[in-house]
This record gives sequence, structure tokens and C-alpha cells, in this order.
Amino acid sequence: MTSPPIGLVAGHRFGLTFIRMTNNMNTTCNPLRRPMTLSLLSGLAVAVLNLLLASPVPAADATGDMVPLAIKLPAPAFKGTPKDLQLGPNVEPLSDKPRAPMMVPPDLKNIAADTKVKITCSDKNVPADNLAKLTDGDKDASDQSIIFLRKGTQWVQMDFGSLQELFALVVWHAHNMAKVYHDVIVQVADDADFIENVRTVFNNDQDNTSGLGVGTDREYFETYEGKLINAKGVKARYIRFYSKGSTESALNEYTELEVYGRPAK
Ligand SMILES: [Ca+2]
Ligand SMILES: [Ca+2]
Repeated sequence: MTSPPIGLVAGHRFGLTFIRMTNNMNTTCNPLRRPMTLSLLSGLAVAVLNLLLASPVPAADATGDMVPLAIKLPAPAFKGTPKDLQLGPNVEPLSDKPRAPMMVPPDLKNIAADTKVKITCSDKNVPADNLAKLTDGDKDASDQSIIFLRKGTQWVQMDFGSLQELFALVVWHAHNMAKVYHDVIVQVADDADFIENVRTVFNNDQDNTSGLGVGTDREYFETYEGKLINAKGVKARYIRFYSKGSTESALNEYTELEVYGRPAK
């Protein structure tokens, strides 16, 4: 958006060349100086006219035909933050304004909600019907909407069955009170064991206590809006959502996960 349209750059360069050429001609006393200068002048006039007549580049071209991502939000369950909360050094302040929408391609859907998606997790004590709660559309802050994974670094994984192009992820751990989750990491891979072509989409584990690398993203407060992560069109079949407890509990809570994407071409 900051770079000038190509026509303007070309016109500017043409102008500079024109000035240099006329300067040279003034000093060399060329008998052809006058007609040449006139023809150059008329050429420049045509160029400027073309530039003026050319329709301006619409701003929408920068984002293509992107649309704002519509996310269905649950009711907020708390307001403000307690003063005695022990926070790390780099926590995003809690905003009291609604989040700005993310611009995405128009043909996306929440592919996590597809019944063919296979969901697994690192805690073998979590029954399969509990995992189904992660994509049932219920994002409520109440206890029965939340599933619990044991303490330590834990993950929830999705297998989409085929290569997908991922644009937006939304994560609701638990928004029943003001809390900050630790070691929130999202990775994608080409295999179920996360060995092949592993790419990190989000990582706020700044002290690397989960051992997946030093994260540069910020910690954040859990809210009814969930955490919206830009996956920037990364292509993958598998995705993993990591966490390592919160300021509230060593346990890992999950309420809902949404993945907005489309089949990769
Ligand atoms: Ca749910
Ligand atoms: Ca950490």
C-alpha cells in the first residue's frame, strides 16, 4: 500500500531522464536542440496525460477478494483481571474492545468440525467422546463444556485426512475466569508423529520449558473471543495444539478448536 503505482514510478524516472537530457543539450549547443526538446516535451505530455487518464489502482487489489472471517462467539464469562495474578514478562494486555476481524479468502470453512477429522491427544486417559467436545460448537465457559488433560506439556492433534491450506485458527482453552495459558504452541506436520516437515505456526513458550524451541509470540488472557491465530495459508494434513497449564491450574483445559481452511490444490 505504501509503494507508489508502477505508472507513477515510470513517470518519475522519465522526468529525471528528461531533465538530464535537456541539461546536456543546453551545454552542447546542438542545432537540433529546439525541435528535439519540443518532441520530448510533447512525449512527456502524452505520458502525463496517460497517467492522469489511467484508472487508479483500487486499494482492494492488495488483499484480493478477501473477506472478514466470521467467528461465532460465546457469551463473555468475566470482566477485567484480578490484581494478584502472577504474570510472565510479556503478556498481551486484556483489551475491552472487540477484536478486529481477520481477512481471509472467501471459500473457507471450519474444517475441524468435519466428522471425518480424527482427533487424538497426548493424555491417554481422556475418552474419545470427550475429545468430540473440542469441535461440537459449544464454546461455553461452564464446566461441562471444558475437557481436561493432565498436567505438563500436553497436546491435542487433528488429522484432516488430506493436505489442507490453513488460514485461521481459533483456540478456546477455558474462559471461565481471567487466566493466562502457558506454552501455547501450534505446529503442523506431514505425519502423525510430527517428525516430517514440522512447521511452527504459533509459539509463546518464551523460556522453552516445553522444549519445542524458544517462542516469540506473546502470552494472552483467555477470553470468550478465543485466541485467533493467523496460519497464513500453511499447507498440512496434521495440526497439534500444545499447552502447559495456566496461571490458574497445572491442568490443561480445552473448550473448542476451530480451523478455517480449504483443501490444498
Ligand atoms: Ca466444545
Ligand atoms: Ca514456558
